Amino acid sequence: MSKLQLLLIACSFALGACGGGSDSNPPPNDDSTSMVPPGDMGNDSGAGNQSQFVHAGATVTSTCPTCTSNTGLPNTNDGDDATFAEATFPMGGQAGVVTTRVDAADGVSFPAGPTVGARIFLAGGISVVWTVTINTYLGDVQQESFGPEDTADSVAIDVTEEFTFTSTQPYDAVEAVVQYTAGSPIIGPINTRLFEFRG
Ligand SMILES: [Ca+2]
Repeated sequence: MSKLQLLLIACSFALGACGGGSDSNPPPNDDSTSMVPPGDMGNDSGAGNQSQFVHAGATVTSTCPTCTSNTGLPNTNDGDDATFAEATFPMGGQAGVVTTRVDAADGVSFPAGPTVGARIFLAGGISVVWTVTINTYLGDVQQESFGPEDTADSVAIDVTEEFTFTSTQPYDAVEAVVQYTAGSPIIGPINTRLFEFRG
């Protein structure tokens, strides 16, 4: 009996020890595996949704002083539009802001030309207005700014949009500033998701 046959028999008696079943799909990305290591420059041409940052050993940082949670940051730079970071604002608030930024590795910058920004989800809410501003930086000096771009004053309409512009200055970082205001305290938590940086 071969080792493979022994393994298959062992698996049949202990589902879970060998993956647990017939699902051969890879597990979804999680924070521990979704970052591309530095030095993997790859071939950016025709790379679909992968920004240059994915191949540049980039890091993602975010601040959200009033969020109840702000998770999944590496998902904003994994080349996958299905994965995201999510910031949640608490019930009862009337304003909040989450700022998320991707920085290329030290010494790495990109020439002007690419479309920069991010793909972002904004939860609908009565009297809630979201605004998104995209900034670029080079050596921590702001280069360009797009927005703030308002979403329509919506009633419970979720939106997912590309908030982007064509860069005309070189850059080594892209920042998305997402904020909401509400005419009255929101009646439940609301969230925003940043799926993927562009650039
Ligand atoms: Ca993603």
